[in-house]
Amino acid sequence: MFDSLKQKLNFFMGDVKEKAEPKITASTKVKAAVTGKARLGEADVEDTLWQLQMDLMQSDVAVETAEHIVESLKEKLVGLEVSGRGISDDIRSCIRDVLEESLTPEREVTFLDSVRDGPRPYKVLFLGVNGTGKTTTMAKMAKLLLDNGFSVVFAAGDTFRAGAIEQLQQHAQNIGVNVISHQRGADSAAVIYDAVEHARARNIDVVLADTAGRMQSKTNLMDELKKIIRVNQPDMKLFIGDALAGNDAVEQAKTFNDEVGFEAAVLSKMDADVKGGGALSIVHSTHKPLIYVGVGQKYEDLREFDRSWFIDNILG
Ligand SMILES: Nc1nc2c(ncn2[C@@H]2O[C@H](COP(=O)(O)OP(=O)(O)OP(=O)(O)O)[C@@H](O)[C@H]2O)c(=O)[nH]1
Ligand SMILES: [Mg+2]
Repeated sequence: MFDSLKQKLNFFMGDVKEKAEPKITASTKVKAAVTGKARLGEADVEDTLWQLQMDLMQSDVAVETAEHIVESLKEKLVGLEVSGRGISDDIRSCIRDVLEESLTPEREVTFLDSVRDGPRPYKVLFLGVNGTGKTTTMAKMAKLLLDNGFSVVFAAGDTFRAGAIEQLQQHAQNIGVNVISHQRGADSAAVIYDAVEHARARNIDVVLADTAGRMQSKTNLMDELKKIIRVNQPDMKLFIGDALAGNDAVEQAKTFNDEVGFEAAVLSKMDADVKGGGALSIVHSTHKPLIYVGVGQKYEDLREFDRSWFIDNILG
């Protein structure tokens, strides 16, 4: 999968690489030729910046993020002294800096370290709109935790959708963890509370709590989520975004971040036909770290998000 993602990313990176060479104005060119160096002016970088903005947007980077990247790049490029020969290297290094900045969250999170160093039981709450991959990601993370020596219990906090409890029970059975559940329609906050009590009584390291998918625009559902958080005080709220949702995933992330806040994000379905720009936009617009990406439907299809790898691929 990474090969195909790489190819997709290289599309945007490749374009950047080819088109990043500025169409230097004649006066700048002459000056560079005569004196060996020149400063880039606005006219020298206009075409490059415009093309980059188009490339970013075609790669599913949100308009706001693409504009920010282009503006920051413009600030770095205009007035930059170039030698006439190393122009494209200078520009590529500026693009790397700007992408690095855009992908740097306000606080780094390493999931397994947070669990290792955190309180017991460590409580993780999965948030997001319907069908983004919350339950699947939760099962993948349970597997990851078990593989790393932690004990886990599930809280069947989606008491709303038909079949949600059974779906979680199936995952639990496959992976080998217990599920604490009530009936459908029960109070989600109470189910999660019971799971925490269960973990406490049995010295279980981690509670992974599912929640019902909710549209970010539904105030009553957001209020329910706030109640779940108030009652259970999760140590980590994880926003699960769907890479296929494009700019919508960014809007969802922003609203969940404003309404209830979250510590980190996971972007699922990166194996599908996506161009990867959503990753950039979510981190840039929420300032929260993207810690994992989902790359398939199997339990092991979860990869740590590697910022340097991502940028290297962007730059080709
Ligand atoms: N290809 C692919 N499919 C995924 C990935 N993550 C989840 N899915 C699929 O997406 C669908 C929805 O996943 P769920 O985990 O049920 O999503 P959810 O957010 O819990 O959905 P609701 O409970 O209905 O809100 C399922 O068919 C999953 O197998 C991924 O990384 N890649
Ligand atoms: Mg679910």
